[in-house]
Amino acid sequence: MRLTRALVRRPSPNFAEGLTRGDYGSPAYTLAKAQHERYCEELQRCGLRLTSLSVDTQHPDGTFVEDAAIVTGRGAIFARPGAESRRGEVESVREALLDLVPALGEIDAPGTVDGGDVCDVDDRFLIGISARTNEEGARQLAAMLGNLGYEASILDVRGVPELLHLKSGLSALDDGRLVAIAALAGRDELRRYPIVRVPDGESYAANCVCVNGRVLIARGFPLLEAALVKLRYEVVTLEMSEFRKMDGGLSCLSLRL
Ligand code: CIR
Repeated sequence: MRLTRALVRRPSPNFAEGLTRGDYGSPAYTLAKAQHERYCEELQRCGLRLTSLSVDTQHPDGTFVEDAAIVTGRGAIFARPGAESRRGEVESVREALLDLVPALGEIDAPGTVDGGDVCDVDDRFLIGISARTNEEGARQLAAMLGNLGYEASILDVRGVPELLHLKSGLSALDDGRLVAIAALAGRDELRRYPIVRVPDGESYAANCVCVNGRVLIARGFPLLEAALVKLRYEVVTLEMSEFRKMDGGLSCLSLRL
């Protein structure tokens, strides 16, 4: 399916006050802003029209808009982020999405779902149970997607400590292939999918974004880049250092529709 739009939000000046488990140091705001700008330009180059939400100083993690909603071909389901400090991000994302697509539902307490745990592989949805998405949230989302006629399966990734979200270690390309780290590539739930394995030492690059035939990956991961080029994908690399410091990757910075 050809994507036409994306929702983004520039990092806030207090971006460094967001959540992180990493030890890459504190992000520099000016550099984060510049990296975000490059990211937005690249989405536009892929043919997407951007809706840019207002900077949200109340929510230092608000630039990671992907976590606030799950967008399907039929409309949006609003998430209930696992981190309490992030729940207030959903409202502004909801408002913006309602101008663009129908609302299909929302996750209710005690369920929690972060959009980063939901991977859409050609309209089949993989839902991760993680430190952020709980079993109840995953169950609610799978049921909603099922009612809409989508296939949804649940993968518990809590045993893979390096993953914040399912999509920290897994991405879908737009031909039904997955990019996955070794700890996920052998999972039964993924057996039906052809997989590009992320080489050891490059797991951060597993979170990539495929938009209208181009694959955006983080810069500095030459082995994955070469593997994708060899498979004839058009690869674009983007510097993501400041977002990595806050546990974020390429997919988290936009909701694509
Ligand atoms: C957080 O810990 O919630 C943010 N600092 C990073 C969220 C990244 N989102 C994503 O991977 N989908």
